[in-house]
Amino acid sequence: MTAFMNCPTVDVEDDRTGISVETLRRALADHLFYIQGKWPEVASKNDFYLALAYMVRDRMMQRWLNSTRNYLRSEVRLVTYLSAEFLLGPHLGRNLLNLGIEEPVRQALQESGLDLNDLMAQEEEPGLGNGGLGRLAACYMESLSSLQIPAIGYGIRYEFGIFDQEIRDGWQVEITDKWLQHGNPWEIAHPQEAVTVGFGGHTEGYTDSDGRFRKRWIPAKQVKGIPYDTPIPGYRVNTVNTLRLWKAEAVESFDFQSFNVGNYYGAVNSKVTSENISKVLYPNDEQIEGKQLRLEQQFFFVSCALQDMIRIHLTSGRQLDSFHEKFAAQLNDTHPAVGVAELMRLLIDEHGIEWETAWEVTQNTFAYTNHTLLPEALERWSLSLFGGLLPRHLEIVFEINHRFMDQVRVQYLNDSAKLSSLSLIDESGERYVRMANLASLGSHAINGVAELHSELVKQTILKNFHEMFPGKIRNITNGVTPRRWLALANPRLAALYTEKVGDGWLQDMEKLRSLEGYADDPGFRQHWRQIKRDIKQDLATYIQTRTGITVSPDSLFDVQVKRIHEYKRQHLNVLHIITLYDRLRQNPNLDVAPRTFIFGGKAAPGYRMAKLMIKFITAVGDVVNNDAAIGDRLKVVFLPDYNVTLGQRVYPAADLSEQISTAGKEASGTGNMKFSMNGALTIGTLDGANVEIRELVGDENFFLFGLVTEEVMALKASGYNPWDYYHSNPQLKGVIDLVNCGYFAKGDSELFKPLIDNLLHHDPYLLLADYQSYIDAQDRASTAYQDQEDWSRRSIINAVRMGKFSSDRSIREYCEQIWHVKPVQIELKEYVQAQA
Ligand code: GPK
Repeated sequence: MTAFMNCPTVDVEDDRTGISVETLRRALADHLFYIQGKWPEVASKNDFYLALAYMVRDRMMQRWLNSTRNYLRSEVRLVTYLSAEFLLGPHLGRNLLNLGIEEPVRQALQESGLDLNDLMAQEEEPGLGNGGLGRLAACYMESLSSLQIPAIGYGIRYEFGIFDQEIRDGWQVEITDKWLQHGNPWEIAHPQEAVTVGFGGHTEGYTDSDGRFRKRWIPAKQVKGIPYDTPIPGYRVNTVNTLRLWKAEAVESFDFQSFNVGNYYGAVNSKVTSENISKVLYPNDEQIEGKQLRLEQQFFFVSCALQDMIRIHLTSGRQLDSFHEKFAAQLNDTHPAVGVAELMRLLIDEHGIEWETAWEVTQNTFAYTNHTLLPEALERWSLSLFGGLLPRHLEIVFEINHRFMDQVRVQYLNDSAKLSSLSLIDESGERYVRMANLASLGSHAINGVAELHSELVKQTILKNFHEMFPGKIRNITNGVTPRRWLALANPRLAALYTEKVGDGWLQDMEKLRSLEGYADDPGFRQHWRQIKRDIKQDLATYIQTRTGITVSPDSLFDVQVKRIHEYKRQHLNVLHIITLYDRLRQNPNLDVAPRTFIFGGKAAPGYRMAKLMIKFITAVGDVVNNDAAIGDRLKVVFLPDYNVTLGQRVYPAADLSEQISTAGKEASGTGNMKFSMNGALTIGTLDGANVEIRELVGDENFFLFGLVTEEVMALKASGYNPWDYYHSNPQLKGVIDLVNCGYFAKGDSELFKPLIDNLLHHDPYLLLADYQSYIDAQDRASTAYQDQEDWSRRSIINAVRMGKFSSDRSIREYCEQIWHVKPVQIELKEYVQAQA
């Protein structure tokens, strides 16, 4: 390092920072030539995209390096967001928007005979997440940067992200997501900051040089974690935070010992097994798959992250007993919860800190966000699996638990029900480590993700924690970034907003409220409708190309896009479609608003019922779309491969947003917010954040239906019988019978039997109980849509009242209530400032 100190300060050349059209043109040509190694004549579209991406990346480097250098300053407190998933969506558009260079770049490309939108379409989105939880992490990273909060996101650099979905013969088929195959211009590897992670083996006691009895872990296997950094720039600020994703590699490319004894295959094989750890994202959403590899993934990235954090802390010149003053580490669900035990091990075993101090540091470092109450999603690991892979961590978990149980005994006088429910170990049968309990105890704060959900967390899964530590569980309602979900997804609407209120609304979405008065302005409403119509036309064109189905932009676009799940009740939506179809067949002159039903979403590959639900949607679509008697009045579209990119097309085009989960089951939902801020009205239950959306837009602008949580619980407790609903409702019976006789399966009465039988005999998500109420709400929506003026009025009110659901508001709440961090302005050198 010192040997280079006499070098002149790096004066970054203008070609790497300049944003004039001429400079950008030159920079693009330069990257094409020197990085891609291509003449323009032979460059592929992807070559141009990569050259463009590198050119944009250059323009972030000053800000990025200044932001990361800032992490090392001893007085700076850092947020680290630990998440097994980051569902980022394309980088290029966000980077151009946030850096404020879209226009000169567009022009530079145009003058070079290239089209920005065309090149943007080249980007393969990093699908490193399943659904809401992963997408929330991405919105939060973007808001952290936009609010100038020093932050690092830590996760896994999966070689294969969420699978691509194809629909063949109406069924989902999974295709490997090779997102890295054409190169990833946004990441920079830092092999010099690699760390080593152990697995398996055993522990042993020893006496250290001070005569203290200590424990140490002798792992059986070691794996190297290589960090890959991606910049996340904030909107029009100098902060560019880092998303640091870890790739697993063998400690040595070859196991030399095996190699020397002639076991070439064995040597290479150990390399292969090490790399397996970051190979593929588990495609299950809210469903645990208790596989060892999954626990290996969790421990791998958390250990890498904590070691990295310790390095940063020590570099910033401080002692480990103040680690919690340097870092606020957020656990995104329980996937990184093993970090509680790992931080304890690092502090105690590796750095010689006493248990009590280590525990205080640990609790003060972590906070835990719960994202679901569904029992099948609550993580637990059998002691044999956990202890086999992490023997030292199991000892630590036992010790934490031992001390905690003593505390419980003191407080509750040996109340055995309390002890068994609070214990970190589930002892009801085979013994398991309960990750939600470990996360809850190892954190200083716990939060749910919407008001209703947080209350339910207190009343159900963490009831006893809530009683023992009142005030520890709080609510922070989710939010989504208006940069991606309005400015990028809906440039027409964004332009209208900017024309009316200036561009400050992108930093303060509450500013849109001042537009409320326009809801009563017929001229504005006309303009509003025109924008929606144009966007719907675009989506109609896309639907035509992707599926061959012709839909009318004048029909009501009724949209449900999200992971396919029984609790989300896409099949309830289908029961309504069949109801309408049946009514139209009976009465061809029925006066209802023509509708296009649009679905999108992936099913976990091993979730048979969810896959059958996709087939159910497409099969009903096949019949309805091809029935001449129905014509254009009903269309059903299943859009294949729903992802962030497709979401950006879909949300702005929706008239009606389907948020129809069984009350109490959807923790928050975030799609509900994206729809509403783009002017869709919601048909929904009182679940998750729907409750808060409805409070803001008013009952008259929300199509509410269904049982409320207490009614759901009471009905289940009293012995719910779906048959009663089937027999007492002729319309419902007609619909079910139509499916049962094979009408939508070319006469095959077996195909949907599992689905229908489940509804008639179990119906765990109460579709039949909510059916009539849903149909009634749909009828109200239909009638309402026929009054276009009034619909526009309601649409405007929905959109402009959604300020609360900006992820900036959520992040501010985390900063104030949980992390205790403040914005830090990043200083730049003069020549960069001059251009900004
Ligand atoms: C919750 F527990 C989980 C999970 O494994 N995956 C996932 O996407 C979702 N979630 C909830 O289902 C949504 O209601 C919520 O809005 C989202 O997490 C973000 O909090």
